[in-house]
Amino acid sequence: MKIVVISPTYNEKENIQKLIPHLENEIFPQIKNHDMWLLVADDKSPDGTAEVVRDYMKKYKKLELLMGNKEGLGAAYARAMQYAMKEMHAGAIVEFDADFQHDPKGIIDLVNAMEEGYDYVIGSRYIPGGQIPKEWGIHRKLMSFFGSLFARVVLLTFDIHDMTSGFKLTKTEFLEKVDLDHLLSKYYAYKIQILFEVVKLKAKVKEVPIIFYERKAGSSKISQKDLFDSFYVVVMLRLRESKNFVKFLVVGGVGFLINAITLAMLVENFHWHPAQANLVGAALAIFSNFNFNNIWTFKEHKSDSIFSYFIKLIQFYATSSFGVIFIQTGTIFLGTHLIGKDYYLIYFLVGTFFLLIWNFTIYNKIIWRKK
Ligand SMILES: Nc1nc2c(ncn2[C@@H]2O[C@H](COP(=O)(O)OP(=O)(O)OP(=O)(O)O)[C@@H](O)[C@H]2O)c(=O)[nH]1
Ligand SMILES: [Mg+2]
Repeated sequence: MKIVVISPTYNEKENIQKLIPHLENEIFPQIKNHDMWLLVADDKSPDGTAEVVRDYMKKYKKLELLMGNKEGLGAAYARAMQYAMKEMHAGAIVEFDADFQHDPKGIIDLVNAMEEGYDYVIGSRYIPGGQIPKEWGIHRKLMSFFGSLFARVVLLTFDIHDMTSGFKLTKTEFLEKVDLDHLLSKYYAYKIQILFEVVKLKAKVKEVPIIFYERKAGSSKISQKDLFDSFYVVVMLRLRESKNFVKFLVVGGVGFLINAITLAMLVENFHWHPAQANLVGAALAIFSNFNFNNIWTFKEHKSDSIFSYFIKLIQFYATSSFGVIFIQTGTIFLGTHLIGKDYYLIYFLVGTFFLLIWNFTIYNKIIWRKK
């Protein structure tokens, strides 16, 4: 596989001078099964970082340089990731700081974990064997730890211990599905968003311990505003998730009423069997749900042509029918047979609850999934 290690730089001349030959001569040759490339993403550093890279490019063939304007770390990474995927056809991308705070040997650990079958490998400072710089003041230590904890709690990603690590490997089949043009942050917090989205895409995640060393040369670019920016990103990600869920519930509520009224009417007035009546109610509810979800809940991913409208509608009926027949009506059927017809509305409620979980999953994963 072609693996592109991306190193963003801003005034890292001194570091990059040592880093490039170290990676090319010492680290990459140890990774035998993969085609290892280094992409330096420099934002026109005034100290001449790019000139150093250009010089090395004459010597090392698997080294590229991508220049951009200084907009922030997230913007530099978004640009470099797109370049690595579209122009370099990378199968996996490694995010790697240029200032030797990440041990270059760690790249080998990340690649090994990928070979074990993982899609997203995080170099973690907060699992046994991992470490943050001893030299850090208590203030920065607490900020890093509680920042990560806050993100874990709000985003419900308890399985992940290090939410803000800058050292990781991502298979591009997942990264391709992240909308890199519209990240919430152009700064450090882009990391939290990509992590959250990749986890949502059900990537197989592994954390491997890393020691995060203290910077020895050059200067730090992280600042106080990154704390607020990270807070903003975490809260926005949560709200965005919940907003869709709230809309989904409102739309489902309307569908539920249509379903329930039809069901009760056919049973009480026309003496249909509850299971049969539910099928008709559900068919009407599905049509209502589809249209409201398409134009409202999932409007960012809505069908943009009449053709895709019908494709989505058919998919929607197919998956919803499965849910209605096997999950919702199945619950009613079992209830009426095992307990008795009197409580049919209770079975309807229980069945609908299971149906809800099924539907929300399918809508997000299949019908209105991100392109
Ligand atoms: N291209 C580009 N690179 C950046 C930018 N900001 C930071 N970097 C690089 O990203 C890497 C990480 O930035 P650092 O400032 O070291 O951040 P940090 O490691 O969290 O903080 P320290 O521990 O203080 O070094 C370094 O290689 C930086 O040169 C940016 O705006 N553009
Ligand atoms: Mg650093």
